[in-house]
Amino acid sequence: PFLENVLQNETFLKGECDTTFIEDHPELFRFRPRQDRANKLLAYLGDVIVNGAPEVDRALIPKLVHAAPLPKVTHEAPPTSPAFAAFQKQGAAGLARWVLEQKSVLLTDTTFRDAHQSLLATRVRSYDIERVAHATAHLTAGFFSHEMWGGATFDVAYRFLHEDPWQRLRVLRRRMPGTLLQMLLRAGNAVGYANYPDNVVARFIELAAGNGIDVFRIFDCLNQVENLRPSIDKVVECGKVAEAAVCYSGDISDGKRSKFTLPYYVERARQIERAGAHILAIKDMAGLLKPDAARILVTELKNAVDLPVHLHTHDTAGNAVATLLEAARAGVDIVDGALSSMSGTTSQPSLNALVYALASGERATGIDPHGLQALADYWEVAREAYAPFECGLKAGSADVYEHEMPGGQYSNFRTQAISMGLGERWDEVKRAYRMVNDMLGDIVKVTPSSKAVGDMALFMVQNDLTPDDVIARGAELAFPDAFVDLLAGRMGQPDGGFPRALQKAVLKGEKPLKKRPGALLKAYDFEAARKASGHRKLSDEDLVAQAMFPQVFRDYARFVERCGDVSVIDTPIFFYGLKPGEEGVVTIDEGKTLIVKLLAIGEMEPDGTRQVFFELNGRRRDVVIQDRS
Ligand code: BTN
Ligand code: 3PY
Ligand code: ZN
Repeated sequence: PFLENVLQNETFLKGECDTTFIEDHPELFRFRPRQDRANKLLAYLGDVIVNGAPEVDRALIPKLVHAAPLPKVTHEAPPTSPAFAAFQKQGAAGLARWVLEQKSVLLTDTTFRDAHQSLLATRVRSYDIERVAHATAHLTAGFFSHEMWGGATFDVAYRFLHEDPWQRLRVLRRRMPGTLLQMLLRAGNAVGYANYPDNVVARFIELAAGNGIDVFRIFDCLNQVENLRPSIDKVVECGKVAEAAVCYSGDISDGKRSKFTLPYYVERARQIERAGAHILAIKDMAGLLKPDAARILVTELKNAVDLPVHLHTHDTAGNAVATLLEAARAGVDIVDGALSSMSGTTSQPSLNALVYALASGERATGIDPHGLQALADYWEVAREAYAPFECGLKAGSADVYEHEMPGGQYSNFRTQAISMGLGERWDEVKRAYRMVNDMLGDIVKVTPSSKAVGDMALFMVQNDLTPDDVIARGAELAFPDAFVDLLAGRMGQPDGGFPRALQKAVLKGEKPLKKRPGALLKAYDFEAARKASGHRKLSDEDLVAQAMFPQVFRDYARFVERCGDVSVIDTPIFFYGLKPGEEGVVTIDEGKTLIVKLLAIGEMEPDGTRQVFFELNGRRRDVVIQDRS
């Protein structure tokens, strides 16, 4: 009795339809009665049990995962942090003044965003973050902010976790009502990997602000302040805090690096101040800022601008706590760190270590280290469930000063290399990464320019290409898309432009853009998209997600139709399912709990399916699952 509906229709799913589609195909908008949530849950669990979760290497599944211990705090609402109070009372400019008046070093905790992006391929689920949000708000009430959204977390939530990133934002907003919530915004690339029309970025900012983001850290992947401006203006218009970043590349203490010098950073900082930002961030995405350089850079930037300076770094080499201490001595206002069990290597330096190190001096943070330890203890155990996604380093590695790869890229770039069969040649890949940088005339490498460099590095190693080969054989080589986009100017212009010969070889006659890419793109028609979505009642948040990630969003919507909201499943069961005889508890709604027990997995049928036998709240329920092995 159930016909195909629109969510199974190829034309619709490929996006090859316009607004007349609804009128032409009313039959596609008749839906079967919604399956109840328990059935959807079993459909998901059955699939994970039979086929495994996608992207999970079975050999890396942990044997035993413990329950992460929640820190004991009062059930009462968490206190309002002084930073949040200043923002509420005096707005963004007032908050900036308040920051400048503080003697102590203020802290931003990146555990909910960059730390797991850089250690666990961005896979930490809302379940584990939301569980500890209330305790976090209590135990970090003296912090400046929590970076908890944006960067890669947005598309990874839809793509791999099958959850709605907006829901994560709203829950954290509710559970951390007196805390500044901070996100990472890639300016014209929003939270994506390509330039979007200005109206998409503007709409995204409005919705992020409306759903609870207070502080927007905005960066451009080639450090062009012109590209930051539309985002800064929009954030200011929304009454939120515009923290604009200059990305740190190269080494100001190396006289041989002529591009990213101290005067270069001072000039960018002044431009950022003139562009109307409230806070200046130094975004050291690869962890290249050495301690001595940090002292010099922070001193000079504090002299050059009247904005608070917020330092972000990564601990890839192992020097990052020293970098923060030198920055503190030089007068940095705010620094980023992660809870100790989620810190180090490609992640941020340890907040716990920093708090102790500063405790006896003039710039003591005033934060209770025991509270931070309790939070770190939670994450130490919660992290066990993500073992298959641990793809970073076992210890610090100083060769980051050579290859210059961002921490947030390292964690999945290595996996990418392995999946291309280049695992054994990882050393060469790292060297190629730097070589591509040098071929480009030394550029800022951060999403998405870092992806262009990384993809090209893999391409060169795979095809055994030298820089000369690339120029000489350009016409016959099919370069990676991201690399072509970069040289075509679709990620913007680097200072001094791209080396001509390389650009010519890669573009094969295509004319590069010379202007800010976002300004050249046609405005996205949200109303048409809303109409085209028909019955689905897409929210404004859904529409902007769909505008940025059409295929990812459609796959997600289709998944939700089939399996419902899987963010309520605890992490070990979500990734690994259940073993025969094992029981799990899933709270699907407040007060509505399902006890699911896996009884057995049936033999493979001739049609390639298996029956999976469950007990649900004590009653037998079986599902049929296609075995895709
Ligand atoms: C259902 O309601 O059972 C599934 C229909 C699909 C709804 C899509 S999923 C993504 C988007 N977000 C929503 O809240 N609704 C749509
Ligand atoms: C991101 O853009 O996701 C980053 O973390 C860049 O450093
Ligand atoms: Zn970072």
